[in-house]
Amino acid sequence: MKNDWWKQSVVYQIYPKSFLDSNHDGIGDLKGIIQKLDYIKLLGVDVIWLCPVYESPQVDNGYDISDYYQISKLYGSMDDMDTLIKESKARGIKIMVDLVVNHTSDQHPWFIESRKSKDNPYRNYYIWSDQPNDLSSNFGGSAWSYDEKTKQYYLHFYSEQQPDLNWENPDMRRAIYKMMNFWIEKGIGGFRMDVIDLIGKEPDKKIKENGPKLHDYLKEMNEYTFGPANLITVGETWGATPEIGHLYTDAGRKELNMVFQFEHMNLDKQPGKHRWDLKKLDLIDLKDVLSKWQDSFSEDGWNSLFWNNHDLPRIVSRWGNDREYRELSAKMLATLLHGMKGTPFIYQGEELGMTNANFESIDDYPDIETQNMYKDRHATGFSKEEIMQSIHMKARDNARTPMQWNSSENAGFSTIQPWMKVNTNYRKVNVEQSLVDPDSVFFHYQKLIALRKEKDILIKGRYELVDHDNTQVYAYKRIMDDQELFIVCNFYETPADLHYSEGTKEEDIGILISNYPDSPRALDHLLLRPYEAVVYEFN
Ligand code: TEU
Ligand code: CA
Repeated sequence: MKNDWWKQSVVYQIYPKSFLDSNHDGIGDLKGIIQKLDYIKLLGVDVIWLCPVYESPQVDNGYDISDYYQISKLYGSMDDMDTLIKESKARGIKIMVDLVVNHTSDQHPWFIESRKSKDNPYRNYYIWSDQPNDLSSNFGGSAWSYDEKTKQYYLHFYSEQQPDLNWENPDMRRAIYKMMNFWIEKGIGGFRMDVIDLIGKEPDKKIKENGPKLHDYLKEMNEYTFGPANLITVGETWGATPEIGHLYTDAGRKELNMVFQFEHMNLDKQPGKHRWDLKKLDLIDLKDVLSKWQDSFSEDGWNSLFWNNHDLPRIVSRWGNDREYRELSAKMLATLLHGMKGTPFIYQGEELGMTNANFESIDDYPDIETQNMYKDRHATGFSKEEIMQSIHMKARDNARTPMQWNSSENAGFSTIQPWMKVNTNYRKVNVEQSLVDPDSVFFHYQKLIALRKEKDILIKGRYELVDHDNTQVYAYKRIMDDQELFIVCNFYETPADLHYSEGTKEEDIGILISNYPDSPRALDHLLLRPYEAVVYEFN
């Protein structure tokens, strides 16, 4: 297997709680995933990113881990995990696990010890202080909580039940590497690293992201764990710029393969404000940001490509059109992203064009971030309507409704009422329906994935933006030696009338993929219909 096999890969993300419930307790589980491996294989992906399935009180759906070495009973057993790894491998699919090491659960034995006394051997596994400063938690409120027992404050950048680990402590670091090696020996294929840009924190200096020792820690981690193992590694880095992205991903630095950067995901919020403060997306901004990342990684380093994950609203509701043009716009967005250079990530249900939830009651949005925000904003004078509008557009819950398998009750996810309400459109949008329709969003994704395996230019070709100032159409090229692909996407419902100066004759232009059966080839006078997206190839 080549050293950079992950450049050719496409990753499928699974949120276990919402994927498939095999034992009918309303919660998705590992056996459910195993049952659907053939479905995932049919899509054509090579890697599954599995969100946390470890022992956890589930305050933040498993991102609060109380035992890194155990599988939560909610999801099954270690035997199930071994079976999942084995059965995936048999289908040529690797399991990338979620590595949550910025914080643990407050129920982790390390923290239970740490809070007992100031001289406990585990005290310095976490961050304690006499005097809290004004650092805030990403889930609202202060990042410091007072602990009666020892009369000090502990740091938590997420909920109070997610105390931050102290990466300054070499014993703690060694314990984490040991745990990572346990999973590597089990045969996992890689790590997705939760909020990894926070581990270099220096709370005294109010440094949260990108602390001075962050990259030393990652180099050390690489050396002691996955470095020799040829795994896929992706860091979640909300605070990365392209310059910072290179520090993580340039091959010679021996840190990570790629990061998730979120600059494009911040384009529809008011500048300087929180993502709940909505703003319409400007297509030119999107071109600028994506092109900047594409151009910055044309030589060294590597990009990840994504529209969705378990923390983001559904892309078809966000920047597509989930009403009249759900399928066309979902395919357009997929084409736009998968034509770019980098490793694409698909979040469960994205391949069906699943949409945001639109539930009326706040009670149907269980996420801790949503619940906290609702309370905070309500207390500071926002109207219920305003808050619910933000939730409908941006809540993480939108991504977490149960996977829609068929049109039977509870969408075939479970025979009982699931832990979270099913999206009401499941009779129309579901796997069964998608697999009988050759024009479905699913088969469009399948084709995009297959194209990556066939066309080297999709992996290696240089990216070049075309027609920057066009406010309606996103067009770009991929170029490799004397080959060229031309990707043209009408981002909106209004038809577009374009004139490109390509000298090529119509009969020399091939169409690799399109979301209409009869896309035009006359590039000098190109009429694109609503959300039409085409990848042209020149012979
Ligand atoms: O997310 C990091 C993170 O900062 C997001 O929670 C972010 O605050 C929010 O989605 C958008 O503003 C990671 C995980 O992906 C997330 O599910 C966890 O809740 C979080 O870390 C804590 O582990
Ligand atoms: Ca279950």
